[in-house]
Parts: sequence; C-alpha cells; structure tokens
Amino acid sequence: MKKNIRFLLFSAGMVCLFIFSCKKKETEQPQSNSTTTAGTTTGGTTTGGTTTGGTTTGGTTTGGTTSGSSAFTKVRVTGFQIAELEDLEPPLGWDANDGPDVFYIIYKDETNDKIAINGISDIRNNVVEKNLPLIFTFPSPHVINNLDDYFHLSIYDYDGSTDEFITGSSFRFKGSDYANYPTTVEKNYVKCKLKIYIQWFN
Ligand SMILES: [Ca+2]
Ligand SMILES: [Ca+2]
Repeated sequence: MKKNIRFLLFSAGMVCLFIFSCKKKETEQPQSNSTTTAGTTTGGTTTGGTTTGGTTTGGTTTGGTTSGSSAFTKVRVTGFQIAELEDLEPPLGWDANDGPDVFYIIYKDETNDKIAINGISDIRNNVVEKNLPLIFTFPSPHVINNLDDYFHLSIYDYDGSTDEFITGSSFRFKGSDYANYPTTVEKNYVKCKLKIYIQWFN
C-alpha cells in the first residue's frame, strides 16, 4: 500500500514537472514581432542606418521623346531632380535640429554592391522647402550599354556613420514605358518624387 502511495506521489510529481517544463519552453519562444522595420523599399539598401519610408506608390511616368531613325540601344543618365521631399521640418523630420543633408549613390545593378557614382561630394546640407527642387548633375553621365542592365539610384540623409535611407529604386530603361525613348523618367514615392534625365544613343 505504501508502495502504491509512493508511486502515485512520484507519478503526480513527474506530471507537474512535465507541465512546468512545457510552460517554461513556451515562454522561451522568441517573440516573432520583436523587430520591426519601417516602410518597404524596391531594391534600396541602407548604408548602416535605419530605413524610414520609401514605399513605392505611383510607378513610372515618362516625358519627352527622342527622335531617331533606328531603335536606340544605349542610355546615358545625366542626372536627376528631387521635385518633392517630405519630413524636412525638425524635430520630427529626417534630422532633429535642421533639414536633411541629401546625397545620392548610383549603383551599377540591382544588387547594390557595385557603386558607379558616389554623390557624397555633391551633398546638399540642411534642405528646406524653398531649396526644392534639388537638381543633381552627375560629374560624368552614367552609361548603360545594354538595356537589360539595371540602373539603381539611392538617396540618403547624411548622418555620419549611420546615414538614413530616404528612397531608391532599381529599374531598366526597357519595355513599353520606354517605347518612345523618353528624355525624363519620373518615380513617385511616399516621401519623395524624382525625375531622372536620360539621353538615348547607339
Ligand atoms: Ca538624419
Ligand atoms: Ca541636417
């Protein structure tokens, strides 16, 4: 009889131990929502800072046409314009005490690991509304010799070691949007509107 009671107590103890260890395991599960990122980007990367905004809303619109007797096979990107840029006002904008310090990087492809032009030397400090539009002309045009190749433009707010990614996109100058060989390409984002200047040639 004593043996039976001891066995029952032992079994009950084991059950409690099992339930306790299951509960403990549950609480040790990693929190699936422990990290959040603001906004999404189409091919943009940060240079070590936080990504804020950059969701594509519009798409691409083109302007101007280039006349020529044959189909063009190459593109020269000469620069771009930032027509609209939101969140300029401190302290809730890109910087706590003044406007953002805007610069660009051109990457050779959509993987963003090969820099074609680093525009840090053409930085526009403490941008306010009256500075818009910002017009950037590349030191020398970015040439795309194959229309299958991607062009990638990223725009940042310079913050020192942790620059903030403002917006960016990878795209190709190929397809129905480019059938008339436009001279400008507009990209619309939530916080930024860009116009890119291109020239077609063979
Ligand atoms: Ca900043
Ligand atoms: Ca600033």
